[in-house]
Amino acid sequence: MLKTVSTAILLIASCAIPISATAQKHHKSGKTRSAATARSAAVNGSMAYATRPEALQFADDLAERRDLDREWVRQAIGQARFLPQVPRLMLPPAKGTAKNWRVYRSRFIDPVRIRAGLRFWQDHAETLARAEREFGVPAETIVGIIGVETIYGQQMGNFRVMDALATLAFDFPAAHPRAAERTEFFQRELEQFLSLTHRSNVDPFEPRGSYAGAMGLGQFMPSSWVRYAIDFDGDGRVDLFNSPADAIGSVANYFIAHGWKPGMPTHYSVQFDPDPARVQLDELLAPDILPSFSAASMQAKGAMLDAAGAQHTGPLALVELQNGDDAPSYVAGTENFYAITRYNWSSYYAMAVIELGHEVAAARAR
Ligand SMILES: [Ca+2]
Repeated sequence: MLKTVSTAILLIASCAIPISATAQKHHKSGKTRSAATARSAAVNGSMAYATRPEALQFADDLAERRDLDREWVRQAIGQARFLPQVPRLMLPPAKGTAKNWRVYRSRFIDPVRIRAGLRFWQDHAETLARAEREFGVPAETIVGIIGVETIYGQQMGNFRVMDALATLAFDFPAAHPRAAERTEFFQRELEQFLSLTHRSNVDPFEPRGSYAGAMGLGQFMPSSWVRYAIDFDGDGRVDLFNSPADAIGSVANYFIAHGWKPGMPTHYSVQFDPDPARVQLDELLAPDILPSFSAASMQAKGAMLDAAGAQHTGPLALVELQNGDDAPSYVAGTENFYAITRYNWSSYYAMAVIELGHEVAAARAR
């Protein structure tokens, strides 16, 4: 069973429950401030963002844009701490590091995770079936996501989300090839997080998550929480930390919002034409994971599909999974394969989700 996290928080979805005037006022009262002062003392020399004029300027602008209490936002950002270990986790692996699907797969698909998945499915079979009925997203896929993300709630991350987001918003590593874009991304996430916690009357220093600020069983970023999280157990609030039902419904809702097509397989197997002169591999790989080829055009370029794949009517992508020094693996990904990559932009990730879900379903059938 899922353990209740000690710093239980209940972030309320944007429109689930109107926040009363008293709740809003609470933030402006002395209570938050005295807790903040205590925290400030605990910081004890490690860099807090109050020393950074651009962080405080960001706080002022954010408060203005979102119509939040300026002092509250300044206090939150000012007391967020720089996490020195976080920026380097954002850097892409060193050039020359060969990707290896078999190694990646073995990190996520093992007997321990499969057993935990089986338990999760047994405990929440009705909810998973309801999500499948209402959204058309298979239980297997939802089980795959929550398993890969957090081993069914066992590893939801232990970074203070506030510190992680502030670090990435103000100190994203300049060496990253897309540093400017990523900085903007994390500044928007920080803004959403503060807006969400302020509205829900939650201390922004309470929620814990990944080094990137992802939270709960399905590791939702703040903007995804605001846009796609739902109350699926009907208690009137959205809690992706302690309510597996809310997490299950929210993952399904996320998929539907990102183009999941009920009933469509995620991928088909591929064999290359035995005559290498007939295989236009560069052309097939050019669109990367974006489904761009009809089944017929894919086969005309030398990627031969299995019987079901040859009948597929939507666009397909040739997905390449490298295996270190060995030959890569290939599959033909559908729009549903692509939808899984909207959760985490990696074909390796999507394949691990699919295969973990499949393994848990197989264990369940035994
Ligand atoms: Ca709920």
